[in-house]
Amino acid sequence: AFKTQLLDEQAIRRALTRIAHEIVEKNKGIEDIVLVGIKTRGIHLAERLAERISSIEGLQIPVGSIDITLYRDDLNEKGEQPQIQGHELPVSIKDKKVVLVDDVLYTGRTVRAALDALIDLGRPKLIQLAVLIDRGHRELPIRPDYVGKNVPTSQSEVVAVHVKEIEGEDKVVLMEL
Ligand code: 3GP
Ligand code: 5GP
Ligand code: MG
Repeated sequence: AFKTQLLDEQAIRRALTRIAHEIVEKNKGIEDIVLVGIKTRGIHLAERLAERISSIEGLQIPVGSIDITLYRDDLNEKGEQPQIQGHELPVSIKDKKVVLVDDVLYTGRTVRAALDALIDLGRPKLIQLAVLIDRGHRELPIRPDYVGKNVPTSQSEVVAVHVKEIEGEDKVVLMEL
């Protein structure tokens, strides 16, 4: 059931623009940066960040993707195993600065699986994490470098992220299961 709207289209646009600037600032430019989106919505967010970074810096940056599926019967049930289904990286990530992008950060298990996979693929110089929503409840020592919005949630709430590319509309809403 719908509870409240967390972000509208304009708020999402502003958050992504801010994060794009933060990525450029923190890394003192975009040399060696590769964005890697995590499965569905993280990929769309990574593509949007890459567009903004390109317009800020006047250079294209590579965008890859990684597909990680958590096996859990119930979305509200935690503790299942993340599994890497595949990845598409346009360039080698060896010695690159990789910025992982996901829509929502929750337990951190998906990000941990992504870190394992990226490190196996070739030792990056560093890996940073960008998320649109951090909803808390971490089960691993993982924290994001860039956050659109921190949203304290209960375990029975879920964050629905709608993106134009999939739902035809940009918005983030809090739902109660
Ligand atoms: P995403 O692939 O765009 O991140 O796994 C498919 C979708 O299911 C995910 O979309 C995500 O929105 C949602 N999802 C996966 N795990 C959870 C979860 O633990 N809680 C909630 N609320 N949604 C989840
Ligand atoms: P994790 O628990 O590993 O941090 O999150 C598992 C996956 O489910 C990640 O891809 C994450 O983006 C997604 N996820 C976790 N909680 C939510 C949520 O409340 N809403 C949405 N849309 N995705 C979520
Ligand atoms: Mg996700």
